Amino acid sequence: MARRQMPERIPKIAALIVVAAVVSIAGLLITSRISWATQAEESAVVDVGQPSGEPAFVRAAPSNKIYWADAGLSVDGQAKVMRANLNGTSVEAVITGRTQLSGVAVDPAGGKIYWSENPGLPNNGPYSADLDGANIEKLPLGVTVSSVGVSLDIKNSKIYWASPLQLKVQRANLDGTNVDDDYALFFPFASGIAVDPIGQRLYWASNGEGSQGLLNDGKILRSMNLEPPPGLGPRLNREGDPDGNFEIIVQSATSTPFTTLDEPAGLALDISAGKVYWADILGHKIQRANLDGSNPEELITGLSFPFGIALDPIRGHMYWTERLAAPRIVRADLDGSNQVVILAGLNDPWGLTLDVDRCPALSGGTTPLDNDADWRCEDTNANGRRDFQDVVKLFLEFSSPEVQNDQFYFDFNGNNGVDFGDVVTLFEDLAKLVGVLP
Ligand SMILES: [Ca+2]
Ligand SMILES: [Ca+2]
Ligand SMILES: [Ca+2]
Ligand SMILES: [Ca+2]
Repeated sequence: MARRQMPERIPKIAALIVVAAVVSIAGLLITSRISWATQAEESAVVDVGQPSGEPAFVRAAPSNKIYWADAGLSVDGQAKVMRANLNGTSVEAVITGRTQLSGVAVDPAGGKIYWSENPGLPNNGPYSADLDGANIEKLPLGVTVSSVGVSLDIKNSKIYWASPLQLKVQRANLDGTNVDDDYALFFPFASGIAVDPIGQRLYWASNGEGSQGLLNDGKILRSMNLEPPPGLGPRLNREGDPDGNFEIIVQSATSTPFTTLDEPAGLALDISAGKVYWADILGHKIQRANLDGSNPEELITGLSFPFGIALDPIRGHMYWTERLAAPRIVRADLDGSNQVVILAGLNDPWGLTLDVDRCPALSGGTTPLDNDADWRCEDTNANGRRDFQDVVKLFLEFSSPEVQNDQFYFDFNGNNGVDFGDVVTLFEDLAKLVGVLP
């Protein structure tokens, strides 16, 4: 787990200012609650988590499950989305009867699974279904796609996927509307793709510029922003990238630090620790680097054919799939130590994802919830919705060791520390959400 440095002690004069500010905020809280209740004209229960026109982000505690895409290229030939507990028990097929599944992503708050299917065929995904496998549908995109990796930006209701036949990254709203057909044009066949909603960048792994199977030509790339700059069109794969819309952050280098990338496939982010991880299927290894590509590390080498990778930063774990020779799912600590085979004897596991706890526990034992899946833990009282009690709880706990040791998760104003300013930001964000503040 990422440990941040302790802040300086708050001087007494500052504490007095804090108390004064809290009193005025409490007044605002009371005023706004009365205002909201009056508008609601309903019972005394004020559901501030679901203002009209805003995403509710109401969610229960995470299921703590692994989901993976079983490509179905062997055994019964039926591609499936599978899930199991984090220790490998309670294996079940969620989606069955598909064709060559590759990537999978889960939106627990929205109650949906998304997956990509048969990357060698056009117009074959992405698909969505309910968490119990019902209501399978192809996203109604209206443009030509193939699909391999999928990644969700739940906070902004977006799905991103790589289209290997079209040689590009595309995105749409989670319901398939508002398609960006040419979001990025890039090196082919990126199976690993991940959104950083805090840093506002898209990361992807490319297995190279030529045909698949070439060694030493893999690349890890990221966009300079999530929203394409106005007037510049898509992010183009051109020499020198004159638009400056994306950058190659890691590629093979013979100088220090020496590293090789052959066919990086799965890719995952630990934005709390500022790291990008990837699995190189033909390099037979797991690597990571800082988000800007600096300090590349080989964490695990000599694996058979690692493909998908997913991270559980709260427990300090990574999970990956291995294909072909010994199809299985393995877990290790984030530094690559303590490898444990979670599931062996699988069919053909490609991508995987986790629905896990996304917040550290507070001093009283409450584990907050990250309702909108951006790794900031705004539902501090863990009742499944955003309310003013979350603000009060953060005020009471922001200087505790539990919060100060994991500041990233509570740094709502993004200034790389947690103090009273984050209480104010959490209050203001909620007040805006419920319409009390403009
Ligand atoms: Ca390659
Ligand atoms: Ca959040
Ligand atoms: Ca709450
Ligand atoms: Ca802060």
